[in-house]
Amino acid sequence: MTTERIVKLRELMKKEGFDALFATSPEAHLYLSGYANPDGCLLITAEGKSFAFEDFRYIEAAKREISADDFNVIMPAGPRSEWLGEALIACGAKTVAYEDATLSCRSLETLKKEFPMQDFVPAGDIICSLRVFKDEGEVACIKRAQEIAEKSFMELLPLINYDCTETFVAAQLEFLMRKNGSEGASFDTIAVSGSNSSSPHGVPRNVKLERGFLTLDFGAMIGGYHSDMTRTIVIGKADEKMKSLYNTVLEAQMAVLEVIKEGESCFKMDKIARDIIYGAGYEGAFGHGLGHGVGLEIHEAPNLSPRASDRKLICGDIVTVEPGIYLEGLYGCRIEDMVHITKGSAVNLTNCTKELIEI
Ligand SMILES: [Mn+2]
Repeated sequence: MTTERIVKLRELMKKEGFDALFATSPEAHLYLSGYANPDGCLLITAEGKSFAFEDFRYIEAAKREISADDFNVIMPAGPRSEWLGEALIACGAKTVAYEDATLSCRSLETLKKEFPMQDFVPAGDIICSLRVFKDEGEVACIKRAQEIAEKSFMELLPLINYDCTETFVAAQLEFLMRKNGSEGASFDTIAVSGSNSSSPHGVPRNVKLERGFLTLDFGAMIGGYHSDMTRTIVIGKADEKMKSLYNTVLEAQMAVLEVIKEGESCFKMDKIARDIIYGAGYEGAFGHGLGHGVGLEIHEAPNLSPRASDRKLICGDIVTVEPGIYLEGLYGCRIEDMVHITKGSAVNLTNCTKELIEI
């Protein structure tokens, strides 16, 4: 039986007039074939069986994991012009879509040279438009990854002291996530303290933690799916200004979390948080968007930002809500939760405390 994802993709392909789609990104490979091979590629046909090309390192597992109802699983031999050429002839594809967001210019040029009889056209957002809707299995992966991240954060706290470096804290958190079952870190863990915390995506330094804010932005991975969360704690004691800044970020986040749900606009969610932060006297100190989708990629559609289109949140979206305030040369603070948009509602997947923790 053809999987639902392939059925839906074919509907979109037919609308666009694509005879086939040549998928080369690791995300598309996993999403459409159900099997993770960063070096594999797929030829999804509008009709008939599709093709999965898996080299020797992956072929045994690929044959086991990829549905034979959907795909001819092939170990390519010889030059690509031959094995891809045979597949293109077999399915009679003339118009072939490619993943224009990720395929390199060089690869596209080579494809065009190898296959002068085919028209190569950009696939656009065709796969991403399917991926934004997370099904039950995908939500379960992200939930599990989030649970691991939170458990690891709680295990990390008692290990933090004045002698730790930022790199140690980042490494320790990544170790704990792996130990607790994560496939890896969602992205390079951010652990930035004191003056370094004013950079939203600052890089951990090999220096002892500065007194003041310590921002930790991190995520775990399950089944190729990411989680994403940020907590800001304090090394030492927070003064009144720090407490007030922290509470403003928290207030902005809570205001969004109270109203976010299916049908709300991405732009409006950002504006609610931004108005609170700017209104409290921090105009210009919240220089990034409120949030983003999370899935097979750590940053994917939709975007919650001042530049967001009129995109409305849909049932199946998983998005972050992560306001922050960053004072150049002084310090910064961000709090991030991940929210699953459900039918007419929303569920916060992050259950970790947001009380100001002082160490
Ligand atoms: Mn994030």
